[in-house]
Amino acid sequence: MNRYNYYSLILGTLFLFVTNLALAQNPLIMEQFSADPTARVFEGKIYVYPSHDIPTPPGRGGRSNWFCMEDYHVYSSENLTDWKDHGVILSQAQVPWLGRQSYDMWAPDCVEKNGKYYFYYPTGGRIGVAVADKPYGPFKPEAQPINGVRGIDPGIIIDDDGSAYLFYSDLMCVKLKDNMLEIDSQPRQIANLPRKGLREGPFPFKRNGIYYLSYPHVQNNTERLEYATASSPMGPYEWKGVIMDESASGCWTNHHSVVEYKGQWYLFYHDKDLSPNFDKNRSIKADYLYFNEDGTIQKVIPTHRGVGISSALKEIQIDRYSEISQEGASIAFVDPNQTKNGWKTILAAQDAWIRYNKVDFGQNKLKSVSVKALSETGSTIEIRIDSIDGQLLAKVDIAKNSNLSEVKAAVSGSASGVHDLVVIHKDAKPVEIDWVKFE
Ligand code: FUB
Repeated sequence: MNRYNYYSLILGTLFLFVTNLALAQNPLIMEQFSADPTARVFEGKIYVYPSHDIPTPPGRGGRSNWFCMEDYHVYSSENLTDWKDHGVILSQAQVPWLGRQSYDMWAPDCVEKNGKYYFYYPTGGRIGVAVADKPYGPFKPEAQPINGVRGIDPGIIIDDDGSAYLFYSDLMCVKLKDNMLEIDSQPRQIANLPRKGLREGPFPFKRNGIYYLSYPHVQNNTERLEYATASSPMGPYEWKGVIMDESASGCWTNHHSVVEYKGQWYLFYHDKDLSPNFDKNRSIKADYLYFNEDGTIQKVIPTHRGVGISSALKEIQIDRYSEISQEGASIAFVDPNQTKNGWKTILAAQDAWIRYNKVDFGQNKLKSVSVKALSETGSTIEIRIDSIDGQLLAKVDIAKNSNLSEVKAAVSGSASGVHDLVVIHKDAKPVEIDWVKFE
C-alpha cells in the first residue's frame, strides 16, 4: 500500500467516527458530489448507497474530464430530511483483488440476508462484494470478485423464497447462490427490451407479486428511466413505460433506485445540480413515486423540493421550492464558484412569490422569524402559510444592505402542524433570500 492509500484509509476510518448530519431537499447531499443512489430500508431507516464523484485529482484518476470515484459513503435518514453521513465504507485501496487503482468505483447496491449486509460494487470491470453485520459497516471486502461476472452496476433482488438475482450492465441477469457470493446460473441478457442505448444501471424490485425491472435507456440524447414488468424475476419482461424523462439539464447519465418506506414509494436518481457545467460530478435526488391501480408507474417529474417534511425551526431553503410565480421570481447559486453553498431566491417584481411545501410548525407558539436576505435598495416581504393570501405570519422589512445577512421580525400570526410556507414580495425593489427560520 503506498503512502497516499495508507493516509486515505486512515482518513476514511477516522471519518467513520465523525458522522455528519445534513439537512436536505434536492439534491440530498450538499457537502460532496454523489451519484447512482441505491436506497434500501434497513433496521427501520432508509439507507442510501451512492457512488462518490470527485474532481480528478492531479496526477491520479486516469482520464481527466471523466468519471473519477475512489470510495463509497453511506447515508441514513429516518425522515428523509435529516441525513447522516456514516463516512467512507469502502475505498479502492481496500479492495484486495484490484490490481491497479482504477478510480471507477461506480454504482453500488447493498442487500441484507440472514442478518448480514452484502455490499456489491463494480470496479476494474468486475463486481466485488463486501460483507458487514450492520448496514453502515464496517464492510470487509471478499478476497476475489464474483467469479463468472464481468460488468458494472449491480442491482440485486432477493425474492420471497430467499433466492437472489444479480442484474448488472446492459440488463444481464444471473442467479446467486445462497451464500450471495457466487453465481448459480449462467449470466444471460434479459430479452425483449431495447438493445440500442442500453448500457448500465438495472434496478429490480417487486411489488404486489409483480417483478419490475427499471433501467436507464438512451432513446434520444441522454439516459431516461424506463421499466418493464414480469411474473418471474428472470422474465420474460414486457416493456411498460418511462419513469423519468431525459434530464432538462443535459446530464447524460441517470442512475436510480425505487424503494418503499413507511408506506410511500420513492424514486432516487441523480442529476448535475451542483456541477452545471460538468456532468461527471453529480448529485443524488429523491422524489415521490406513485403506482396506478394496475401496477403501472406514474411518470416522476424531478423537483427541487424533493421529499420529507421540514422543521420550521431549522433553516428552510425556500429556493428548493415546490412552486414559484411565473413572473419576477427566480433562483441562483449563492456563490457560483462555491456551488456547495447552495442557492438563493430572487424576488424582483412586486407580488412575486415562492412556495415551499410541507413545513412542520410544531405545536408551540412561534415568537420570531429570521430571514437571511439582502436588498441593495431595501425591500419588504410577507411570510404566509398555505397560499399567497393565506394567514400572515410575519411582515419582514429588509434594510438596505449588499450582503446576505440575518434579519429578525416578530411573528404575528400562529401556525401549528404541517403547512406550506409562502414568501411574497411586497415591493418593486429586488430582494434575495437564502433561508427562513422560525423560533
Ligand atoms: O457512476 C458511473 C456510471 O455512470 C454508473 O455506473 C452508471 O450507472 C452511470 O451513472
